[in-house]
Amino acid sequence: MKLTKVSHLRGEVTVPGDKSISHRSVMFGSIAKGTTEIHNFLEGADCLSTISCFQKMGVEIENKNGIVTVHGNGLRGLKAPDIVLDCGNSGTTTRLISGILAPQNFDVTLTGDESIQKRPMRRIIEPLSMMGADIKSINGNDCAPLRICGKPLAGIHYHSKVASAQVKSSILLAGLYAHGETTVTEPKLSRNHTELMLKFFGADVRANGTTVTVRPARELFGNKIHVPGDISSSVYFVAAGLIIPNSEILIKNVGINPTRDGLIRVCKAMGADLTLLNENYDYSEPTADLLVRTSSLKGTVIEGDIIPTMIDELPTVALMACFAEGTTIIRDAAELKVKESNRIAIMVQNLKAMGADVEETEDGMIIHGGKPLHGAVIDTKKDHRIAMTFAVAAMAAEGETEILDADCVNISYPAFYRDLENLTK
Ligand code: SPQ
Repeated sequence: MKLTKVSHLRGEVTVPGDKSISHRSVMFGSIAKGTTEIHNFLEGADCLSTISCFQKMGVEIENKNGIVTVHGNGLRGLKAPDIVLDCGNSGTTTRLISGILAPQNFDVTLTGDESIQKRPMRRIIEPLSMMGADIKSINGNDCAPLRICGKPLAGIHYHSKVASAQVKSSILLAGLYAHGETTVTEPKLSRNHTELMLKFFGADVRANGTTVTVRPARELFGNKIHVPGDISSSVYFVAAGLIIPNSEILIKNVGINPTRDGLIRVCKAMGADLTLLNENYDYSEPTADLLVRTSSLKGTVIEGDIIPTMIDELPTVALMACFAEGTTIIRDAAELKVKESNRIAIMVQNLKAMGADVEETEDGMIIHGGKPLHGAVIDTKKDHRIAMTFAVAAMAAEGETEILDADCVNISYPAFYRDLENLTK
């Protein structure tokens, strides 16, 4: 895909449903009793992988008129799949489903694409094994494919080394089936969608700071879910609205859960003209419309507890920092190295190709803002967030930018280029 500079971006955009919440609504609906009706479900490739895995385990899932209906099989009702479960490109599917599969009374093999087969699974293999699970990396490299032989589990108190919602969720889901209580303590609080939704489905889940405990469940009960727009998909329009001259964009119905809202706090610290409108706290997952206008940004330091609350937005914030006055430092973000790509290395490589003054560090980046960007060929490593970030960069840079494997946006935002293009009119 080839893109060039635009003079402005103006208008409204409604970003698709939150990926994390969409995955969870299908997973929890599948192991609940009764029907789960999901509105604004994200029909990206990752969430479709989750649907397909549960369909292979005998769960009836329909998708009609934009509403996904899951006819749950109950906590003990999944069936042994007769083929390997393919998690595609999705870390969330692979790690969360492992927690559900470890305590079943059948055996299963999980795999995924080239990227998934490189992502670290030790982080779930270790705690699930401590609970009594029989889970092995088939190639012995702590990555997928994984072979999981169902076993009875016992609750543990696990102190996670990483702030990861996927690790926390995998353990909590296994804990629903375990004998005794299961507790996870994280070094920093990661997104809490699992805790909120499990409670909504009737589980006994108690959170206290960075510690969360689940009691074994007899059943979960299906429910109606309204998935808010994904703040991680809104970041491309936030960044575009701030760095492209003469822009004003209204991004409708964005999830602003406090465990995901680091982007908003960092934008404010950078001096962004960003306003929250129509804030709605009626549901456990609050939402707002985000209004952004072209701004003079200034550099900032992003570190510590805020990192897990904006981990997927950090690559795009690094782009924003190139347009800010002064230096931006991102640290404590080593987790970026084990996403769909090494997002520190690939951001630095591509930003440098566009003329930015940026350095890679062990756990982040240092960006000296103010150097104008020019077009380049962007190696996305088929990482959806890198492709979308550089589509925005291309619209703010002189000359032409070519984005390789641009269709990888289908993972989380199939209509991304159309929505971006609509704002140029
Ligand atoms: O699902 P996947 O591939 O891991 O997707 C990513 C993304 O950028 O879309 C990460 F690469 O999001 C993760 C996120 O980084 C989704 C997620 C979740 O739904 O629980 C949690 C975060 O990962 P982690 O490891 O910090 O829990």
